[in-house]
Amino acid sequence: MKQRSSPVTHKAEADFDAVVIGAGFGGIYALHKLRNELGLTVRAFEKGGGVGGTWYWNRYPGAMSDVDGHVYKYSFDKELLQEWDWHTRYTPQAETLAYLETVVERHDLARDIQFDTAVESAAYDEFHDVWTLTTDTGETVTARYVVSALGPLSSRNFPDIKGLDRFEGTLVHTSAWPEDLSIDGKRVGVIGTGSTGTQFVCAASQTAAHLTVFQRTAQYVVPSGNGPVDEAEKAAIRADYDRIWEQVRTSRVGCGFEESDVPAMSVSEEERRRVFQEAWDLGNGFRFMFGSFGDIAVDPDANEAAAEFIRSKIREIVKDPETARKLTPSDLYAKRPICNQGYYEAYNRDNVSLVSLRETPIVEATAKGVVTEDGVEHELDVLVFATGFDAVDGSYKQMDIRGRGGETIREHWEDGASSYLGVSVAGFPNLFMVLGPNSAFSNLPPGIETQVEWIAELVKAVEDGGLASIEATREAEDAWSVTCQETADYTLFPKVESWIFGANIPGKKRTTMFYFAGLGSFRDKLREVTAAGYEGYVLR
Ligand code: N01
Repeated sequence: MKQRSSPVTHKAEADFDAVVIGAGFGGIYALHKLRNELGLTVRAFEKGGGVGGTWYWNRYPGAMSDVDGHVYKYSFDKELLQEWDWHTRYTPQAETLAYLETVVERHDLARDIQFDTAVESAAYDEFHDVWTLTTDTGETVTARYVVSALGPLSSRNFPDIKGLDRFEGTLVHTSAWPEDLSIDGKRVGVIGTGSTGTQFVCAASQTAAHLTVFQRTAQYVVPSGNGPVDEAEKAAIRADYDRIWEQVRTSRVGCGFEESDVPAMSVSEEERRRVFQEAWDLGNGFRFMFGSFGDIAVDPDANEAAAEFIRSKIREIVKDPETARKLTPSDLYAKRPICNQGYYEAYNRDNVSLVSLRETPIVEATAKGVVTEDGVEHELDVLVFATGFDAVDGSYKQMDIRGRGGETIREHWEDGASSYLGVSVAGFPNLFMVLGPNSAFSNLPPGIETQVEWIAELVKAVEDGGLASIEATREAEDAWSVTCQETADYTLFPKVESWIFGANIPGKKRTTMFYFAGLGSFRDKLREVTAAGYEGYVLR
């Protein structure tokens, strides 16, 4: 750690000590940490009309967290964990939103959040160590620190479909679902079968007059095991929260179940099938992938065994063999795991049909719907894009962020998004990202807490030292990129096309965007960096 010897005082030179961008899980906690715990003056800007981030925008039918609800929360507010009541294993969108609103109220945060305001630019003045930010409401503010909690899955991806402007029905992206849009009794089409699309299919199949699913790549989907939680289970969870969070923080994916270390091929075929069946019955995608055996995401044979088990379930569940064939994936089981209730079963309903876009791509939209290559016109009242996001760096590239020497973040990331520890970028002092590129691949709330606490620690180091700035070195950032690449290459994840590596966006450079060695290992790394005097950072 390098330090400038003469302390400087910057408080008077900026409107706020810190600006937080976004009021989702990350921004809310950052505001709480910096204002309520470090005593800084903070202004948060939120483009939405309320708090919640992902849980504010994603109101599509079926939207819910697919990680067990009791660990899809903050761990810091222990009292609220004791008071909070819930009814089902997974938390529906409206309940997570209500939870976040409650956190904001309990910690008196709303008075420092400016809603309906998007930050458009942020530029660093390296002579005065101050960031200047402009908003779409025409305001300009200055701050010594910027915490950007933009959300890794917030920049929407829309497929380019010829003639879409001709469509006379309703077009909607799942993450911009209007509160008053009902699909009940309507002819609905959905493009995309990721975590979002499959959740939507389960819900929409129950209420739409007809649902046409446009699938590009078949997915491995396991049951979520959702259902009611009784009072005894809730009491047991509440009494055990300290141990639960400790387990989450030291685990790989942070989802609250015991992860397996047993190699899949070390047991007999019969035992393997028994374990997969048990995981299938218990439900949860992360649990199926990381809790059944320890090497499904890394060993090709183990992966194929898990994949084949799921394929056998598709054959068993889906009655029409042609639909089952289209739904059966042939690639590796190495995307962010998906689970929900009744996905494959939905295709047995008379009101659901499946179109394989690999076999019959959409050629154009018409006034009435979309036409596929086989000449069929699919008539629709509502066309839903469950087509995902320009993930991780996409939301940053929409903003004009300039660091030292006027370098833009787009220029800095020309060869692929990078950071030091998912938080800091060389040449962008005092800018801290929550879930920036190369953050831990895990359940997001504990990942977010880890990073926000780290950011607060870094800010405190600057404040306590009477210093002006903290900045990652280029060497540290490059070394972290190599580490993340190595952790990814150890797994099978880079071998399939998914948003995790930017493969879903045409023209986007394929880069590793996560640290794959787990949340526990990521937290160890942060402790090592602290113990080594903030190694990889320059404090001035
Ligand atoms: O997005 P996705 P998502 N033409 O990118 C298809 C989190 N999440 O919103 O596979 C046709 O995964 C695309 O097809 P293909 C979670 O981390 C969490 O579903 O690229 N199709 C795919 O089927 C998740 O991983 C929860 O061939 C096109 C789909 O659209 C992440 O968000 C709930 C297309 C996009 O899938 C993203 O999930 C929901 C095109 N041009 C989401 N472009 C929780 O429960 C894309 N597709 C917490």
